[in-house]
Amino acid sequence: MSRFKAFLFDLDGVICDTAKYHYLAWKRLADMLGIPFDEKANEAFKGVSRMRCMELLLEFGNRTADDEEKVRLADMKNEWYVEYLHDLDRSELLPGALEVLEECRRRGIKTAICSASKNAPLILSRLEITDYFDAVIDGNKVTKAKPDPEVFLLGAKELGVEPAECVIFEDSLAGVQAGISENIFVVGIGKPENLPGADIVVENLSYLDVDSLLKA
Ligand code: B16
Ligand code: MG
Repeated sequence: MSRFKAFLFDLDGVICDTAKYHYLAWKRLADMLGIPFDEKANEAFKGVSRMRCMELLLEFGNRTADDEEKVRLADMKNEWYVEYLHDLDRSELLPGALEVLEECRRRGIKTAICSASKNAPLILSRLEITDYFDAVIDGNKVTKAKPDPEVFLLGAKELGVEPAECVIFEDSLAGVQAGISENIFVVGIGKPENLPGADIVVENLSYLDVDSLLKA
């Protein structure tokens, strides 16, 4: 019997690549504001909450705005982002994601989405994978952003398991750090040099060996 009973998945960068749509929407806003912004700058936005991204964008342009203006601009970006999500379909699942979710169902491993995105339910529905998850913890349910472990602890709680019985799948350093702070086993998705502290790192979920993971 494995010590792991549940898998907690980040969404963007682990299950699907919505980062490119975030980028298009932030780029549109940056162009409107006359702030230089490119795909490299967009890296800093991954796994980070919408309002924090808004603040970062203003910092990139050495600009300031009051809270009301920040919310207005972030809302505008979100409307564009949601428009782009209309084209999202199963072809944009990242390699191995569907196979791992199916394996979880076959083996009786519980599953949760633990994402900073307030759009997570919409994205799951567009990808037609809502039914693969026993719980969805998203940006609407948490008050503290990663590296705070709140989103993962809530995931474990909703699934009725202990954090020590979970595995986190995460592509952002902040998410990896959140797992480490609670001694939760972390599978990093991406490059090892970007995810120090993860227990193992794979390029994407197609490289995951669930059998060995369950014996870890
Ligand atoms: P929203 P994750 C994160 O998703 C994205 O990586 C990040 O770029 C985005 O700003 C954040 O969600 C909030 O998204 O504006 O849709 O609420 O990686 O935590 O699944
Ligand atoms: Mg992510």
